[in-house]
Amino acid sequence: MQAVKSAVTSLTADVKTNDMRRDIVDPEATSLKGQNTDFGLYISDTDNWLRATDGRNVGPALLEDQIAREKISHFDHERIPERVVHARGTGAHGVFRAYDDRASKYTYAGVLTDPTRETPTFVRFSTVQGSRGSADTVRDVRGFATKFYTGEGNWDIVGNDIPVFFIQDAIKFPDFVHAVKPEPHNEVPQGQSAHNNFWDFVGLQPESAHMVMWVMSDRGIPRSLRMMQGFGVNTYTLMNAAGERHFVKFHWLPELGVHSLVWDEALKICGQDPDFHRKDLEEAITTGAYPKWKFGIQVIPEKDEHTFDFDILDATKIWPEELVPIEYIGEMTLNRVVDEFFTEVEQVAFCTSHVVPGIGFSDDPLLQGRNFSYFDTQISRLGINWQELPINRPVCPVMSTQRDGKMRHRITKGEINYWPNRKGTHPPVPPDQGGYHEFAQKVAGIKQRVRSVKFQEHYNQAQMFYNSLAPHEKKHLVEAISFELSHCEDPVVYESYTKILANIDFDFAKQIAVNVGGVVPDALARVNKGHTSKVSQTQYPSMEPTIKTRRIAILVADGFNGAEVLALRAALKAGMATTFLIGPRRGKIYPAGQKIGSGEGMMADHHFEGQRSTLFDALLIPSGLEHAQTLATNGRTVHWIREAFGHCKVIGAIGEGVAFLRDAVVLPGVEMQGSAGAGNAVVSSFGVVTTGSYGASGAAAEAFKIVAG
Ligand code: HDE
Repeated sequence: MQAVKSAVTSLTADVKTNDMRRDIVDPEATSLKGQNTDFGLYISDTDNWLRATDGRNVGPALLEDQIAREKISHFDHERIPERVVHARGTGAHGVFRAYDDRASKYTYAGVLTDPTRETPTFVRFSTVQGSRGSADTVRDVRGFATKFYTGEGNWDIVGNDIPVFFIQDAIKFPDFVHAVKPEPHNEVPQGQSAHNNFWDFVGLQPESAHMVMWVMSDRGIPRSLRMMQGFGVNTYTLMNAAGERHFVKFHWLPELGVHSLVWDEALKICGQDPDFHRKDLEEAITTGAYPKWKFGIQVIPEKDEHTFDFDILDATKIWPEELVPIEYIGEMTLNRVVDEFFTEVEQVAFCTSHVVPGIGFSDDPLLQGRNFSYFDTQISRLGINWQELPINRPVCPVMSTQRDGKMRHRITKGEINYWPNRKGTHPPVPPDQGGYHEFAQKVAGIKQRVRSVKFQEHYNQAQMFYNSLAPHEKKHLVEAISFELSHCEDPVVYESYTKILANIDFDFAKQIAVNVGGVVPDALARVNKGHTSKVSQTQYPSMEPTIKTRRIAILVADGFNGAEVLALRAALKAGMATTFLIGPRRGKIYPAGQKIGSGEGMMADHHFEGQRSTLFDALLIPSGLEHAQTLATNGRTVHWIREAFGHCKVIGAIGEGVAFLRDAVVLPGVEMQGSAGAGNAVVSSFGVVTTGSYGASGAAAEAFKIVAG
């Protein structure tokens, strides 16, 4: 085994920020006063195209106006091709740090083993199906792509929020994407997989069954990009200094836990605030509540490759944590929003083929194809010199023999652009000095278009996923698939998919078949073996109970209890939640004791019609007689309460607010006083109602407990 080493480069976390600063222009900070062209010519008239005129009548616009031509021409070419998948996205800068050197038993990659390093990162989150302008909260997989700007070059983990994929072999990717994207004859639907072609494809492609279960589960509608897991999905390899190789899967676990919207909420937010996730990420970072993820690895020694009943190179399978535990070795914090969307989020370009010494690939057939596809697609999106764009360029020195090509920026001195050369420039770097070293893998066999035998089994893990869900999650899954299949008009499509479901669980398949008019299984098509796994298959609570970044709406009308609201807001702010005062108008709302139109009042952030309960994690109704009476006579505020209640949100009420809350909800079995009892409503001594058992509820209730304290 040849000696290998990671080049030791000391970098600070701000190295990428400083690098990008070279290209940042701030119109407000510049000493340049006035507007000039891209070529530096001051413009004396920004509004009128040069024309022929006799002083009274204005003649035609003159083509000779080079200033107008330049402006229009630049505008004509402002758009670049959107990504063929994952077109809709947003991003942020961050930093990664390894906890210690515990991963050095697996890898000599400095980024994963040197705790003194702070490696700058850039993350782009995305949906898959929709175009650039589609809504954020659609049911879809979310992309979670991370670029690490390491001292040894860029390393990209181009992952998703779901640990498996629809297909096993990259050659099927164009078919899969054609099937899920809007249909070719009418470009329908947008931001949805609820159509004939998608369900037709997955119905004929049973290897998709496991992934379909994940994406139709609550995982497909995350509450926030900050509350999603990330998975590298494919099997990579790690190599240590002794030359031993391990198979590895990469994991991101969010500090805030994994939480989802409910489907009705997600649907409504698509219309109410299509930028919900994008704004949520920005809001968290700008308020200093930096999103954090623990970074974990699942590792399998090379010798154990064949010891599992699934193929560890099959991207439609997880490695159950019970068999291969996750070891958490570092963490990432996102701490800076972008300065400009296009030059950062649009132009960032990821490649699965970009790894650093100590990290390598496996024979995972999906990964092998991806390693070709990403570099290739960047050429059509951005051109061959895309790696020179500020967001993409590495922070370590670059000295290759690549030259020229459209839009080359770097000016490389000297007459040498090849190796070997008489001057000795651009020499290769041996592995013991940091050069990339491929593992000496033995390869033998017959060339054939085949997959391994274990790749042929498609339902065990889909069943394990189903079995591992909580009862309400199973119900959501049935509803989601029923929704989607109901949007397929062709009976061939929904009938064949209901047949696929019978391979997973009889009762589950039956419910959906009945709902959508599919094929109701009349015999136990396949026995449910009852296997379960805790593997990331249900919602995760936060690592520590927190109300951090939760959005809480306080509904008020004139006559509310002002002192109470001030105290509530202060307590919630201390817990890093954000409160919004919602009133009958966006203007001053007057607390009890202040005459309307006089006194200080409190500014409402929105009026009742301006927002909806869906955009908040919890509602609070303070006390105040007059205010409670006004709320009770307003149909929209009653709707706020009923909708939030239906979405299992935490609703807190105090004093007269409790009566309003009770009258607005009026549901049998809902207890509004006393302590935790039967049913799904819990009322604390000061009138906090908590409903539901997962998601926002626990976190926001905690906030109200703080207030109570
Ligand atoms: Fe992608 N994928 N993909 N993909 N993918 C792209 O690259 C592709 C797959 C993922 O925010 C494209 O730059 C093939 C799995 C993310 O910029 C393209 C195959 C996973 C992003 C491409 C897959 C992903 C992409 C389109 C099957 C999860 C957005 C634009 C072999 C691990 C990255 C681009 C960003 C983007 C190809 C399957 C994640 C066309 C051929 C599995 C997060 O190159």
